[in-house]
Amino acid sequence: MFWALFVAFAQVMGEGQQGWQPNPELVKALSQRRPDVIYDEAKVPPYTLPDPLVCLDGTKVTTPELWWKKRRPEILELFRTQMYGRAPIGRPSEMTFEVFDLDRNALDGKVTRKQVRILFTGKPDGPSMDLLIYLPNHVQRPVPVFLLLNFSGNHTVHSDPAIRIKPIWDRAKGQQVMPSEDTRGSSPSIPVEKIIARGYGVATAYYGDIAPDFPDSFRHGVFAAFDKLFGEKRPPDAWGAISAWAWGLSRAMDYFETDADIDARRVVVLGHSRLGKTALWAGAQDERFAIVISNNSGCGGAALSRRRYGETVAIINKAFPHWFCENFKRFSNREDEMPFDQHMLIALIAPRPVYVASADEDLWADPRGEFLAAKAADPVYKLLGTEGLPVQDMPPLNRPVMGTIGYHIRSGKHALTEYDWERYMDFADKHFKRATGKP
Ligand code: GTR
Repeated sequence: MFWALFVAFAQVMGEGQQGWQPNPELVKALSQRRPDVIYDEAKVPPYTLPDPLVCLDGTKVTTPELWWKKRRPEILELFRTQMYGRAPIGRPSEMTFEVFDLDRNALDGKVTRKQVRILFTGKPDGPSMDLLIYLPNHVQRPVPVFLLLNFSGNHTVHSDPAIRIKPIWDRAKGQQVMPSEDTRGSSPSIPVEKIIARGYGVATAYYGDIAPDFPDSFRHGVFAAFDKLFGEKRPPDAWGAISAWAWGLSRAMDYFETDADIDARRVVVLGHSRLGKTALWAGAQDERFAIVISNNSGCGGAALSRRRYGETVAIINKAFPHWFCENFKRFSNREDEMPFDQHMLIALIAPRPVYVASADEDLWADPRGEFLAAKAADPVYKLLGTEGLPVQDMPPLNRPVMGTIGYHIRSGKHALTEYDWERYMDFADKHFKRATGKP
């Protein structure tokens, strides 16, 4: 009897609807605040996802060879031309690195700190990105490293007085300003000491060093330096800001390959929110990243666009017209016409481990849509001989699942928290087969 009821309940709930459920009070409050936005699961329209294992010409992908030779390049090209835009490929020949700080006894002697200026065009007056690197002294070199961009400048991630302060963008004014000393350590979303204690290095750079985050972005940063068409109309598949930031992450990887203290084969790229979208796109394109982590990346990141739950393609294209290429605007309110969806972005990372994380109160980012995208990437992970995602349904709160695809939904808001970091280090321990693990 109980069983029959359970089966009936499961059928009513529908595929993928079990496990975690959003707080009904929150759903109600958010729906009242934004009646134009779907927060109620019952209002999600029916949709069919494109099959990651069926090519545009109908060919079924039944072997890894077909995936690598035909379907993967095709999907990559779709995201390049229709969504994020096409960035210059590979390491710029004129790029140089300038290690302007090296302290092997930083943070009470436990850490090696390096600061490296990456001169994208080799010219000191051209665009440059400062990479701040902390490496543990107590583990054997070369060390695995977590790489992430930050929102407010390297000096905000830690109070270390040696971090060089560089101008940051004032988004309202569209100009660069010199931050004040008292903003050191003001945005502590990287638990440096905890990461070091677990035997990992961490490297970060300010995303605005690559390109500013406002609609007029294309006149500045790497766009101004690399776009041959600067001043003319940009092509509809020209790189958007997310593509530029992802490109910057690959340039950090170019540097890692030259640094004997860093294990460039064990670099985890991660990002939060818009920088989570960025991390996914960087990891999808650049196979040198060993593990890719999306923290609350939502629409345009890990969440399925077709669900239209929380932030939608139309909303994001309007609010952030510079994030994606012009072609992507055609899909505002026309999600069903997209020849791809975000599960295929995750699939591009296969067979490398990928972790998608959501937050219980972050319904704007559509936690269920993030889980379902990870799940819909699973057939590709399986085809390539990995474990994929070990569960069918969303796990309950704070119960991470870790196969080749990892997923958790934690309590709390849209943020990159210590809980998230701990899970990402657990995941890296598992995949890098490290026993050093927890202190
Ligand atoms: C929001 C945006 C999201 C997310 C977030 C963030 O305003 O709607 O897509 O990226 O910003 O980056 O913090």
